[in-house]
This record gives sequence, C-alpha cells and structure tokens, in this order.
Amino acid sequence: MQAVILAAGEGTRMRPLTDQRPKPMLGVGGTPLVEHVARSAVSAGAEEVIVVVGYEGEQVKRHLGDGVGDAPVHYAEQEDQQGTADAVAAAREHLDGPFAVLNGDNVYEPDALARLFESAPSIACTRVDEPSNYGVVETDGETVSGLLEKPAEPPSDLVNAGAYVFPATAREALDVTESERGERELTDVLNRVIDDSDVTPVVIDDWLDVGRPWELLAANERHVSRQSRTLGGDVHDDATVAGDVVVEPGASVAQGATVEGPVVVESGASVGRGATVRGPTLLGTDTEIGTEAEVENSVLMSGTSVGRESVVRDSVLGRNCQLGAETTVRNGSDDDGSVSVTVKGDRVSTRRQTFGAVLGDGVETGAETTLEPGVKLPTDATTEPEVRVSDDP
Ligand code: TTP
Repeated sequence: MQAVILAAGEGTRMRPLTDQRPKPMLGVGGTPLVEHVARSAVSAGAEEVIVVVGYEGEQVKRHLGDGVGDAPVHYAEQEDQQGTADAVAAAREHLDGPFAVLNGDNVYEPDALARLFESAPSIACTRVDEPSNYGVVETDGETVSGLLEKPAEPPSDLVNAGAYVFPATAREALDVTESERGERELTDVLNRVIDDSDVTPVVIDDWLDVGRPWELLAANERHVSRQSRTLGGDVHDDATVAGDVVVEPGASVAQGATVEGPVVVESGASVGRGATVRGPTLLGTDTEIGTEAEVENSVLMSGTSVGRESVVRDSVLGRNCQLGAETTVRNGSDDDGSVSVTVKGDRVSTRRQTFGAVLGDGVETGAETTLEPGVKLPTDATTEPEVRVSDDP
C-alpha cells in the first residue's frame, strides 16, 4: 500500500514555533513529527511513502531524503494550501492502487495504523466526550454511512481522527468543491467513496493531533514518559538522578543537580550545578540549564539556555533562546481553572490547569524577567531586565 502524508500546511495555530519551520518538522522526543508518521506507516506495512509538501517544504525533503526504512519516499508539491483533498490531488500522479492518507502533524501508534491498513477501505476514529465539536462518524452497523461536520445532535461519539485508507477508485473522486470554510476537504471525498465502497470505522486510542503549542508539549510528555532509564552521559557522583531519566552520551549533569524523571537530556545538553529538572521534560541537544535553575514539565529545543536561578514550568521554548538569570515563567491558571493562550487572535483554553509560556526561536529575556501564564513571545523577541510580560507583545 502507498501512504500519502500531508505536510504542506502553514501551521498558523502553532506560531511562533512554525515561523521558521513547517509544523511536521517540530520535534517529538527530538525526532520530527513527519518522521514519526512515516516510520509508523512503514512499520504498519506501507511500501511507499508520498509526502505532500508546501510551506517550507525543502526542510521536510532534506530531512526525510529518499527513503524511510525499506520504503522509498517521493514528494508532491502543493502550491496553495487549499485543503486536504487538494493536497492529495497534488500527489495523484503517484497513486496506483489503494492508498492511506495520514496527517504529517499527528502522532499515530504503529499498531493502530496496522489495524487501519488491514481493514481497508477504512477511516480512523476516536471516542470523545463532546463530539459536536468535531467531524462525527455516522455508522450503519459495521460500515460508515456518513461524516457530519460539527453536528448539533451527534449520532455517535466517534469522531474522525484524520487517517484513512481509500480504495483505488478514490483517485478519481478528489476534485470536490469548496466546503463552507473555503477548503477542498477529504471528508467530502470520503462521503463520495461510501456510496460505492464499504468503509470500516477503526477505533484508535492514543492518537494525538499536534496543532497548537500545548499539544506539542503533550506529545513530548507522552514520548518522554515512555523512555527507560539510560545514563550514557556524564553524571556527577553528587548529582541525584531519580526515575526514568535518559542522559545521552555527550550530555552532562553537574554536581548537586537533581533530575527527576521522566526526563530526556539529549546529547550536548548540560544541567548545571544545583539545578533541578523535573519531568516530563525534554532538554534538546546543546541546551544548558544554569546553576540552581529549575525546569519542570517543559520542552526546550536545541541550543536554548536557561540562566542561573531561573524557573521554567509547563513551557515550550524554541531553538537558541537565552533566558537571562532569574527569569521566571509563571504557570498558574486563570479564574476558570485553566490557562488560555491567544491563537490567531482568539483566546483559546488549553484545558490545562497549568501552562507557562511559548517562546519562538532566538528569544532573549533580560535578567529577572517574569512571564505570566499563557504568554507567547515571537521569534527573536527580547525583553528588558526586570519586566513582567502579561500579554503577547
Ligand atoms: P491543518 O492542521 O488543518 O492545517 P495547517 O497545518 O495549515 O495548520 P493551521 O490550521 O494551524 O494553519 O491541516 C491538517 C493536516 O493537513 C496537516 O498535516 C497539514 C495538512 N494540510 C496540507 O497538506 N495541505 C492543506 O492544504 C491543508 C489545509 C492541510
């Protein structure tokens, strides 16, 4: 089977983390999302991978090259991001049989994809508490009878998880008209396909859609929590390392530091004297945690340094940020008990009781800066010493 991976989107809800890279190139456990998807697809039985690229697509091509595992990788260009059906249509010339379609920004377990592939034609679904916010899958016994977009009265609690296996005939059904939101959508292709084919709903658990910064944190939390203790780097005799902690070769944990797993300290990263790192946390390559700093439940992308006595919790820090000494990222919650973040101009609840900040690449904070919960700082932003940032600049 061929697997088409959609990786052309702009990832606007993930900004500023997608200012300089496409969303599928954001890392989960140090490996880009799109590579996780491609590897899961190949281990589930895909014999060929076609990646649809667009926004910053060269980065995807450079990273995946011409193969993943035993499967060759080909690329299709989607010039304008006009929707998921349009994206698959861009790959049409490569398609010559039944084909799977997967999102390049989702986390799929290989077992779940294997079940999806075995049940072809099929659609992955998951159960949610409030189906009326999603695309709801209507079933008629064993097969799908319709897909309804955000219905007021959902016929089931099964919602579309955005992964499909289409029959070969779907290749000719990709030219759907624009939906109400102005996109050409795969859900409309599926609604055509079910007229002629029995499509099986396959319920998958453990599926994550990584569309917004706190979802990247969640995906990394899960990844880091699955690692087993491996101390390959330089851990000082007087450091305390408890639980499932991975210290990769070339990483170091200094005297008096405490690392409480699950934590992954990638190669070249250093945890300074007396610093505390609590999991689930990912310290990317060449990150530096200063003397007596505290980091908890966060993702630090490569090259980022946290100054002496700083405190960072529940946060996502882009690449090459420098936090001045005694920077504090507050992680409290709003009045309704969860933290909200501004996404494309709207306040959106993260549904997390605690959430800190999102920093674009290259952010530098002055000493004693305080960042309030839910703040996002754009790429290359700087703050003066001793300021308190309560709203996105
Ligand atoms: P979305 O997450 O809906 O879109 P996006 O990635 O552009 O992000 P945002 O809404 O934040 O701007 O897309 C779902 C998947 O489909 C994702 O993997 C990107 C991919 N996609 C394309 O490849 N081409 C497209 O035209 C669209 C809309 C999405």
